[in-house]
Amino acid sequence: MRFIDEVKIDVRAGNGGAGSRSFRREKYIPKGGPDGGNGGRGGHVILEASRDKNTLQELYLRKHLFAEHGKSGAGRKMHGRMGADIVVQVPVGTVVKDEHGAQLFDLTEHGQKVTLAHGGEGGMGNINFVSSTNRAPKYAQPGTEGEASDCFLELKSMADVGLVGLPNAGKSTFISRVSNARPKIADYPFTTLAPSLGQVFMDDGDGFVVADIPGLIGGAHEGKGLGHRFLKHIERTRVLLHLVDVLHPDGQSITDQVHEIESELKGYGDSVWRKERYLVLNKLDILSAEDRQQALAEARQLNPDCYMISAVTGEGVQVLLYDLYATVKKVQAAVHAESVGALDEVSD
Ligand SMILES: Nc1nc2c(ncn2[C@@H]2O[C@H](COP(=O)(O)OP(=O)(O)OP(=O)(O)O)[C@@H](O)[C@H]2O)c(=O)[nH]1
Ligand SMILES: [Mg+2]
Repeated sequence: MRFIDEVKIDVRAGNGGAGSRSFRREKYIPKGGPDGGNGGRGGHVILEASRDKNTLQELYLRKHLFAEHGKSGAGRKMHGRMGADIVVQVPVGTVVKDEHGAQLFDLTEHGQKVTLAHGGEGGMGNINFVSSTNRAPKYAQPGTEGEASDCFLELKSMADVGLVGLPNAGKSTFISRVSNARPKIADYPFTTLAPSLGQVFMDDGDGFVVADIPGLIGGAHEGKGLGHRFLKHIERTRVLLHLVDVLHPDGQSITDQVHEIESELKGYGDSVWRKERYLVLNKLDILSAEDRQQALAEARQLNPDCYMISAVTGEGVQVLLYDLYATVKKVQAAVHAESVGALDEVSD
């Protein structure tokens, strides 16, 4: 099944029902007054963010979201029924854009709801237009039309830490070890075909979310391998964790592997390239003590703070998690301070 993270949808809210133009007609009451009720409001089209969803697959299959029209009012002051709203669940991290590409909404929290198209108002029945000069109005309002538009939905996953690396580096093994995510793991490249998110639970009862994305290769930004389109799922992360195989099967050196990924991150743009990055050597269990020292020395040339772990045995993983968690919190606090500062400026 293809992973769907972009869809165009046709959204139409329901029209409002017409107000009724009606007069009371009963035996023995020759001249009954106006009694036309109001039309009902048309249904809205609403999106709701849910952490239980992780793709836009459902909307890809559905494409048209048409809400019900409101019913017309009727005699005896009867109001028309409201058209039913359509509420569609989408993954947290879904961004809504209009047909020109301008952002309308960003659904970042579980349970957050936004109305894409408002239902038309029901028209007023003639009962509303009675006045001292007109005791029997023959006029009733029509309902208004529901809003309609084309919208583009794009999923940009919400995670704190994004895993990047060449295929087979052990990204999925790592996320399975540290979080509740269970992506497929295998000893061939491009095992992971779609991003997945995992929650890491720390001792303080809190934790952070990690995103596993498909492996990148040189030329990904030109469409090689699975391309770089999945990098948008780590655009919103606070930190990147770059995982490197200490013993690449093709004999590629650590330095070359790191450069290959770095040039792809750079090629994608600043939204990814400017992020704080952890360099982590993986699969240390397959190296002798001497080779470990050598690998570490090579990696330190690239980043003096690099880590060395085994996603399989768990060696070195706890220390890495504590440090990552501290960085996530630090960046979170900085972003918070920045947004509070911006708010202060607005209120000044
Ligand atoms: N010895 C050893 N093998 C590992 C370690 N981590 C991962 N592997 C193996 O490396 C292979 C690839 O692991 P994955 O976790 O699927 O790698 P990936 O980076 O998610 O790969 P793609 O999804 O293809 O990009 C599997 O055979 C894993 O068992 C490790 O720490 N030590
Ligand atoms: Mg994988």
